[in-house]
Amino acid sequence: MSLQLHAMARQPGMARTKVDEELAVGTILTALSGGGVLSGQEVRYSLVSGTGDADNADFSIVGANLCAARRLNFEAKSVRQFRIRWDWVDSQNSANILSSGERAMTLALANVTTDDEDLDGVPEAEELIAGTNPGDARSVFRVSSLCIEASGAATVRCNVVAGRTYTIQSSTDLKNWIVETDDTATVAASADGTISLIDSDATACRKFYRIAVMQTP
Ligand SMILES: [Ca+2]
Ligand SMILES: [Ca+2]
Ligand SMILES: [Ca+2]
Repeated sequence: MSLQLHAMARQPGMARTKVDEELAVGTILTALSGGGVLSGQEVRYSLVSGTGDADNADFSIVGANLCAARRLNFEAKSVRQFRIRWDWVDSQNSANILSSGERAMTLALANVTTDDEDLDGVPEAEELIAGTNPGDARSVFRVSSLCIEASGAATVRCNVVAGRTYTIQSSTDLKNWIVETDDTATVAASADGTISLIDSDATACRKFYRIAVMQTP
């Protein structure tokens, strides 16, 4: 018995202390370990109120696994706090609690860039390339207007951020794209705002345009 009590003196831990954000409800985030419980012994875990329980509602416990009770958003809060109680149960008599204790724990979230936090239709990863703010729906890389001038030139206006380079590309079939190198086809934006990219030769009967942004090396 003295050996068993010594084993349970170690506080429980987690197999992982950092997990991706935005995992589906019910996903196993990490396994809880009993801290050296002898084979054949049972430990029951539960979430309890007390110091360090601020984010208990984010989690559920299934067996010895800590699971997501809701989608956990890194951008809202990157470190979650919860409080665990463990009960070491007599394997011969489950009503007999041999030892128990509580511990406040933390789980860190890792950012993923496939989410669209500001719901502007552009995933975080693409916003990082464009230099726009993934937390602000007003900040988004998008063509704002396209017009054909009397001269036959096509002017494409888009929102830009400082330090990026933009290229106007055209296609007649939406499959094969060429970079327009005439006029102001490639512009390094000097400040956030709007730029106009001009194709001086828009004489084809049908021509499509798109704007590419070059990621800063
Ligand atoms: Ca998120
Ligand atoms: Ca994210
Ligand atoms: Ca945005």
